[in-house]
Amino acid sequence: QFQKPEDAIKYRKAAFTVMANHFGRIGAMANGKAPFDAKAAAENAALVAELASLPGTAFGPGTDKGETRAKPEIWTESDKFKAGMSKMVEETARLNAAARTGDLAQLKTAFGAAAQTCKSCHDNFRKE
Ligand code: ASC
Repeated sequence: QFQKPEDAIKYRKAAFTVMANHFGRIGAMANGKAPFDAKAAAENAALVAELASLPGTAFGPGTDKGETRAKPEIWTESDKFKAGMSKMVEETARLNAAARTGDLAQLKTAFGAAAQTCKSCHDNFRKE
C-alpha cells in the first residue's frame, strides 16, 4: 500500500489537508462567515465523509518518526485512537446526511459534533 513510512505520512497529511479545506468551507457557512449555500454544503460534506476514512489507513508501523506531529500514544493506545477515528467517520457521515436536508440548523449541529471529533484527536494524539 505504501512503499515507505514517509509515503504514508505524506498521504495522511494530504488527506487531512484536503478534508480540512472542505470541512472549513462548511464551517464558514455554519458559523455565518459565508452565505449558506445548501448545494455547496452538500457537495463539501459528501467529500468530507468520503475522505474521512482515508487517513486512518496510514498510521502503520514505522510511521511514528519523521515529519509528523503524531504522538506515540497513537500506537501505545491504539484502541483509543482507532475509536476516535471511527467516531470521526461516523460524525462526518451524519454531517453528510444533515447537509443533504438543506436545513442550516441541522448542518450547524452536525458540524459542531464533527468538529469535536477532530479536536478530541488533536488534543490527545497530535503534538503542538
Ligand atoms: C476545522 C479543522 C480542524 C477542525 C478543528 C475543530 O475546520 O481544520 O482541524 O475544524 O479545528 O476543532
